[in-house]
Amino acid sequence: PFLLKLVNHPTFLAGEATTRLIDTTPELFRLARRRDRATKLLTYLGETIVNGNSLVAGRPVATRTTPAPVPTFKPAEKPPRGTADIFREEGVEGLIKWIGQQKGLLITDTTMRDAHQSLLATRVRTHDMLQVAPAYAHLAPQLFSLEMWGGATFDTSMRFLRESPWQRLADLRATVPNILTQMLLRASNAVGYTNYPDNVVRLFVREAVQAGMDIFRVFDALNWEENMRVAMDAVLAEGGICEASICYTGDLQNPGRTKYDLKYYVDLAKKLEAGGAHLLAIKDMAGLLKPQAAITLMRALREEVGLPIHLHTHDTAGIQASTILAAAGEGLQIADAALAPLSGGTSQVNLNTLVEALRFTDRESSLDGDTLTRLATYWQAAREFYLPFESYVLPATGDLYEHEMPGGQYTNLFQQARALGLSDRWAGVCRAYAEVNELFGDIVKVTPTSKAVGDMALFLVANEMSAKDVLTSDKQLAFPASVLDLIGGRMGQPPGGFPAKVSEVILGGEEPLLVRPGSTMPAADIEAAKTKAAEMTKEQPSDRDAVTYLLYPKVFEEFCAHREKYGNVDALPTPNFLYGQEPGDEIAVDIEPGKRLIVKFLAVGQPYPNGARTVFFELNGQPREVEVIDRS
Ligand code: 3PY
Ligand code: ZN
Repeated sequence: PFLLKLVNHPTFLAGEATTRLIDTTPELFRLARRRDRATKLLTYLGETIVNGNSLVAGRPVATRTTPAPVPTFKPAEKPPRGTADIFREEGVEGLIKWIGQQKGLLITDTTMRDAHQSLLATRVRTHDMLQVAPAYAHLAPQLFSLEMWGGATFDTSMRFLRESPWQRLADLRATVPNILTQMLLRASNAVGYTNYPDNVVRLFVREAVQAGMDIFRVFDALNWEENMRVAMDAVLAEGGICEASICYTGDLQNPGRTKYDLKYYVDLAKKLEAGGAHLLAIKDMAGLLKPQAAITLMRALREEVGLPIHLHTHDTAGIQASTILAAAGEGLQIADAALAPLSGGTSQVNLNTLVEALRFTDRESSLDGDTLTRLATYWQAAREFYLPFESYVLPATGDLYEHEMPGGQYTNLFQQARALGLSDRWAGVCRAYAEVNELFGDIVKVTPTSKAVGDMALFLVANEMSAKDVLTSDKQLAFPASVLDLIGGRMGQPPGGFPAKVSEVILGGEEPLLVRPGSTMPAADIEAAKTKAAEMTKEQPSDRDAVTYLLYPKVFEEFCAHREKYGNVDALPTPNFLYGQEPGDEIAVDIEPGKRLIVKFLAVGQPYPNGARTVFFELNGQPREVEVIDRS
């Protein structure tokens, strides 16, 4: 139709067609682009039908194909006023004041970030978030925030789901304009696993604010306040809400664990307050904060620090709801929880039952139980799409308080151990993890330091070594790269530094970095990165693409190549994204608002001598075919 429309265009027929015709007649281009996008999506579907999606190869098969049921509401009405409106209208001061006036416990829903990062390998797609997002806006405006970005979601969305994390943020922001958005920012590690130059961290924060991010939960993986400064200052400068974290480790109840005592946490919190934080997070990434310790910590923090407190914990131990309830009794303002079907285990505490537990108490939240049930019903069904990414996890035993493994890592490391044939030695891996922590001087373990400890634990178990052997072995050992980074100071400094003997043995004489890594890194060349990224996207140079490229050069390049070939696959329903279609299946794909493609898959032809097969579709009722090389 494009060429036909072009040659039939009056200007063309009058013999006056120049290249300007296309410039002055954008509808022709739009038509061509739409056609191009449809071809790309058909190519993706054809490819997936013939060869499968490597993401699910060899994994259990999800059988659900019907959409998850979205709670109904009256769509024409503007969503009710929520926390984002308060922030927009009254600024951060107004928001903080409002928080102080709330009697009930405020709740952040982590379902769209930490919950699926912890339970489903971070595989939940934007499509499934966007289906239910309007229901959140209209039915659950009492939520304090939606944690839906950052952490591992940034790279995973491009790497595995082949979708843009920025588009996810912008779309969710637009769909839920009334509830604060929230992300996890790994301070100088941004949303990566290594420290980046300061100007990359700043640019990332600026772009995130512009794309719609409100609350930045900033943490440093060694609780090194100095290494949080750049990120915190950037959030403050860009007008975001700065929620600075103290990462909780050790055990305040254990008189034998003195390194991370009450004074340590209070001092850190005071530094973060002095550094301009708006909110204080207690980030209990491993679910180690016991109820009585929460009471002790809350009392001290409430006495010494003026910031509203937001508690984040993982339910790995199965008893963390009691910690939240205990903290709520001590004036905790905000708690993280996940909707029932994506809660529990290494994820957050059950949001639905937490709300009910507080019902008829003076901390009763204003959330509606029936609405939360309907949102949970949606996620119950949506989770079925992700069956291939379900991971079997051994329930935590009391040794959780010895190894202190973060929730997100617990499942991951178990899978890694299994892949190495070590699943029967899981208890040994956990023990090794604890020993490595001790060897390294008892450090905070959270991304990326937790990865280094985990890599080292697997290394020891696989090599049949104990942590002590590391210091006495006369063999030349090839330590994992993450361990060299950690002990080499490239992730920052733990309180008291790393033990000298450990540095000496692991670094083999190389001098460790003792200053803030960012202070030694030359600024990234943003202009060069813009040019480079634009070559990959084939779009106008932009800061957003530049910073994505600077954070993840290879992942970004592969993502761009995929998009070039297959278009925006995020428009596809999850069953079709993962498995293609069955013959006769007809699906509706909204490639942009108001632009719906109806795609019916008919059949696959016999292979040609060159291995290609024709895949036959009907697109909006018209026959269409694509050729795919059969690699199966
Ligand atoms: C992350 O950094 O992604 C985490 O969730 C750490 O707790
Ligand atoms: Zn977490």
